[in-house]
Amino acid sequence: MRIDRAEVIVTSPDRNFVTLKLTTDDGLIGLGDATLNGRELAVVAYLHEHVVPLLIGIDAHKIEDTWQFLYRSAYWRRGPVTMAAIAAVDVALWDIKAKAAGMPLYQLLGGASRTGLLAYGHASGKSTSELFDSVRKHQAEGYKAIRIQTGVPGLKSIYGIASNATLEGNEGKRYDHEPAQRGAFPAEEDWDTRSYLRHVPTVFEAVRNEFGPEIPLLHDGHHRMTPIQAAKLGKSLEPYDLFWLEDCTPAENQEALRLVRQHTTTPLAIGEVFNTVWDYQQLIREQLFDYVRSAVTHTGGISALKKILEYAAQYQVKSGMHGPTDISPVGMAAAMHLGLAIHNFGIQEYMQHGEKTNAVFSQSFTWNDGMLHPGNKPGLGVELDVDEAGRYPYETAYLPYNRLADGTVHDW
Ligand code: EZ4
Ligand code: CO
Repeated sequence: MRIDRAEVIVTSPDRNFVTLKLTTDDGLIGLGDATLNGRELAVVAYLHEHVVPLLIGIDAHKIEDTWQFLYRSAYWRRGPVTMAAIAAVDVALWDIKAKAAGMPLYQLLGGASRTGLLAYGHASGKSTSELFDSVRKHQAEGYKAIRIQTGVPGLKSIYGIASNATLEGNEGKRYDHEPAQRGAFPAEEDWDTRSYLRHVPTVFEAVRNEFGPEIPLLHDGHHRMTPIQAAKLGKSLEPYDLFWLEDCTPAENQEALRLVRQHTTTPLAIGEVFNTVWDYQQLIREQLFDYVRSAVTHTGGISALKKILEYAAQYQVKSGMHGPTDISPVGMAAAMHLGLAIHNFGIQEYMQHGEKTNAVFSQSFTWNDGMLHPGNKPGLGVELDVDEAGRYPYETAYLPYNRLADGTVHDW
């Protein structure tokens, strides 16, 4: 069973997606997600110019060998572009192997360790009443765990407040490119850490008073705090019993979490911008956090993320895979198969793709009573309609960036 064809498909139904499609000489098709939000075309070029030509003729059964070949033969290791490209190949090969075996992929990863995956969605609002409406809407959709993001008085625009998310009638386009925005230049947002630190605990208090103590609540700090600021936030949120506080400090500095950890029992999640196990080495070994945020798509695929999660399991660190809409349905399916199989599953982020995306990618996963399941079709359970994909050409879109009141660029 050899790779006969390798195609890179770029489509923008509700947002940009990059998909690798491998076809074997006996006609099996494997899909892999290579979407890197705001830098999509860099991965397209990496795949087109430097990976696709190497894949033709290789034995499609050799997943580990192909992974090691792509990683080591490049010489230049790691990095989001390289690892997204390798991830796409890895996932496509797993898809092919599972189809060849006639099994859903999770069976090849060890079989199901649970009946379904607890998932969380994103509630947000500029004001508390808008936020409450958004929480209720998510509960009505079945969500049993909810991320809370809020506007901050004095700040015009802020991460995590979906521009259309709470508006009636906008369901079809509510995650149109979110949080990236169409345009040739990144949108500018404003930031003030002191206002944020003052405001967020009052919002969590209001949410707990309104919705009770049981519902798991999450919050994303999106890399904006210093360690001591993050420690202060973690401490002030302790009464509200968060499931996790995510990316409280910039993720490049693993040591930052040591200080945060010394001050607070609020569980910590980090890693959506990481791309290899080396980004986690100290964090896992020193038990400085609780949830691995990596997506299959950005971490070298199922083979590599499974190894990271097995390492994490030895230290009671669990999965909390990244699942925004910029992970394609192919990437989400890979996450669900892996999450179902591993022992140390924690929670899965699940925003919902729009109707156009679902028409391009037909999917077999189920969403029942707050739980995801990847379904039981052979392989990943996702098919790509290439003609439908062709109706939506790439659109330039970037993630926003932040400036402080005095004009200084800040982490976004
Ligand atoms: O900013 O997916 O937890 N989720 C997040 C996301 C990320 C985007 C980046 O592409 O932080 O909203
Ligand atoms: Co995040």
